[in-house]
Amino acid sequence: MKVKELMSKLEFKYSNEKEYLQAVREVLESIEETYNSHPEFEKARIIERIVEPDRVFTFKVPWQDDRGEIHINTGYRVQFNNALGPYKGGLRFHPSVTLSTLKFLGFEQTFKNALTTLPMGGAKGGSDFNPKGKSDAEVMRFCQAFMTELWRYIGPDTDVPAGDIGVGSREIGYLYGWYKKLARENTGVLTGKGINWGGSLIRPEATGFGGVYFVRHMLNKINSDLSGKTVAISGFGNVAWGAALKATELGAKVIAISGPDGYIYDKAGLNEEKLNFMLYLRATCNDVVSPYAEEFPEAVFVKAKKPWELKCDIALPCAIQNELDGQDAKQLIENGVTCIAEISNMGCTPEAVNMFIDNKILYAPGKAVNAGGVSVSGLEMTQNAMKLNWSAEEVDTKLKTIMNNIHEACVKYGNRPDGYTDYVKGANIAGFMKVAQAVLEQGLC
Ligand code: 2IT
Repeated sequence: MKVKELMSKLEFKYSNEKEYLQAVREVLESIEETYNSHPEFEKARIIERIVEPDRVFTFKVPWQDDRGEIHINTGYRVQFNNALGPYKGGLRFHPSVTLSTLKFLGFEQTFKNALTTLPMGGAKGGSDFNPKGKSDAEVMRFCQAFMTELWRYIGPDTDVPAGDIGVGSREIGYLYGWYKKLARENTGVLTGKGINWGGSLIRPEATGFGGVYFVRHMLNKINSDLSGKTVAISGFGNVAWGAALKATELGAKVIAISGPDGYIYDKAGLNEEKLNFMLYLRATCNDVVSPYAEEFPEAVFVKAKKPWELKCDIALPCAIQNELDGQDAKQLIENGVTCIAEISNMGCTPEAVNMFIDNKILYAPGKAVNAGGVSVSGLEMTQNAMKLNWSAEEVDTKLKTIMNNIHEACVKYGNRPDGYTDYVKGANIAGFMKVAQAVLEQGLC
């Protein structure tokens, strides 16, 4: 395999799919050497088979708002790869969603799910629907219209969607209710369900908790820990909340969270009351973080800026792809940052990632750091299949073990002779090898 040749073919074919091409390039560059030491992969065209999704569904989603006006959105499901298990991955409802976004996310999901060691393939789906400012009734009508199309492609052993940006417990509820009605079965076909109807304890917290467990391993490896460290977080949704909660519990001081409107600098650090306020902010669905500074006057709201300009020990991007660029990386490095861990998918641009690695700063990519979310989804599937529920402690213990294993796999494949761990290389090779081996062993299908 020659990265240059393969990339130019993909660039020609998918010239407008910027995010997809970015994600593929990153993986190809880190696995090239390992891949080329396996002639059996090349012979079976494994890489060409892995970079293309198995199939993509696109459908029209017509729905009516509370005033009776009609809206048309586009819905997607990208079934990327099922070599390791049923297709698995979230649904994103956000105006920025395009096929490129969902192909990049499905591609990343395939390797992320491989890293979890649970039997899950990779998929992603969603819509350009914007839930911001919509009433519950509008969201319900949209979810029902979306599921009316999606339901025929999914199933508990075929493809199991979950939440992502814009799809939380409310949306999962409406989607699940409608799936059940159409399919006439109660099989846990979505994860992230309510606790009384098949959901798993710890699922809402899992992405953030898992991310912070991963950071703890990164710090331990350089003989450090979280206690007393300052942490800047982007976002204020479910993932940011889980990360802030666990980081605070483990003795770190979370000094920033952010929204599309700007960021909050809270020198005193978040506490229980402020963490709960994050949940309240999210529930209002207005997608702004500024009310935090009205509620807690000691905090400052900085309009239209990102929190990466703050001096902090640890930076945790928890919002959206490419939210931390080269300029931000430069600022963080100048301010003496120790560790950057992506809890969002592909949160850093390639330029930012290269700057961290060149400066030997601890940096780990989303597919390793944020795998806790889909891991607990996998555990939810297990509980549904067994028709019983585990306690929060049981789930949390399993999550900790999984994050530890992912960290070890990254170190195994990413450790350099100078002692620095290249987590990008580590995560990509570890994830890729599992998928590639499975694709090879299952023959041409
Ligand atoms: O990016 C992700 O891993 C998710 N949005 C969670 C996917 C899942 O199936 O729980």
